[in-house]
Amino acid sequence: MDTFHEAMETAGVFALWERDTHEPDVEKPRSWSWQVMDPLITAAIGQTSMAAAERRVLVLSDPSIRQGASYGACGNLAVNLQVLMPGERARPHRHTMHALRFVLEGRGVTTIVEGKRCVMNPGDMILTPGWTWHEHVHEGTERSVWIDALDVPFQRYLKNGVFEPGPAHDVATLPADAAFSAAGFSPAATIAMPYSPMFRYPWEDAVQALASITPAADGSRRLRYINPTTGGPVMSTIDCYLLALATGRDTTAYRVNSNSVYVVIEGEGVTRIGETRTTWRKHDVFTLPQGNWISHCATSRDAKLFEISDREIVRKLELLREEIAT
Ligand code: GTQ
Ligand code: FE2
Repeated sequence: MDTFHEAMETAGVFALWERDTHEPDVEKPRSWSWQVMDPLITAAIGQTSMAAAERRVLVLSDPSIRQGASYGACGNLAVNLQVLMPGERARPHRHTMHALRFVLEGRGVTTIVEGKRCVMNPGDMILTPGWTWHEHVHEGTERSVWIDALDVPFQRYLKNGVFEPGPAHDVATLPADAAFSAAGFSPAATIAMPYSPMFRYPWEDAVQALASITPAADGSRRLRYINPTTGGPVMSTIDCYLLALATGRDTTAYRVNSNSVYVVIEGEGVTRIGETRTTWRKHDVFTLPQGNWISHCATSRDAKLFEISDREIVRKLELLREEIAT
């Protein structure tokens, strides 16, 4: 090292002209097939007890996000698989990270969120917004598996992650979910909240609403899960959708500088993500990293995909850039 570089190092500076700071920070599209995950989940059951583990979770992990204590699947999103067996429970805790659950299999689990009991049947989506107490209790008879999505990488970046173990205390009194369950109505006293005070989004309701949507020009139908007090996303950092595809038709290509993770709920198909082609079937999970042109094509009937997106983070910061192919 010459004296200039030694002096810079001692001073804690570097020369901008000697670094390529324009090199894009790209994530590769990734996918996790259910065929591989299913036996791994079964194996995980024997690897720990719920007395020992805070949560029995397999983290879908992109190595580029696995820095220090952080983890994630894509962009600002962590997506994990959680398994609970009959008679087991996952103890109460709360954390600043926002989270949601989407149930893949097994009936009989209840997630208690800030005192509200949310039944978890296949297809149901349950919110556990930041700083709400939550625990999972399995009173059914079969293995239950669900997807957890959290804003872990983003909150890590903000150094905002706080975790508190239970028992629960200072539990807030929230309106019952039923007060929001008829579309078009909410309690008159409700004020706009930064996250949805409705914590359970039943699968039957989602399917019915989805079926009533007039298809877009490409035959697809897209339903948004919303906060009924604002009409906006369910939580400030996580936005989610249910997408139904017409068989054998490419959806209109788009690209956006936000990230999504898709969970296949029903059907089979293929998604183009930039230069990559990802084929998918029931319960596979795949990522759509920002900046890629994206188009889906279902190869079976009734293909339905659950989408988890960090778009709101980018949009709120007025940094969103999106394009639709013409
Ligand atoms: O169920 O509370 O996948 O706290 C990661 C962190 C699940 C949970 C995860 C969590 C949970
Ligand atoms: Fe949690």
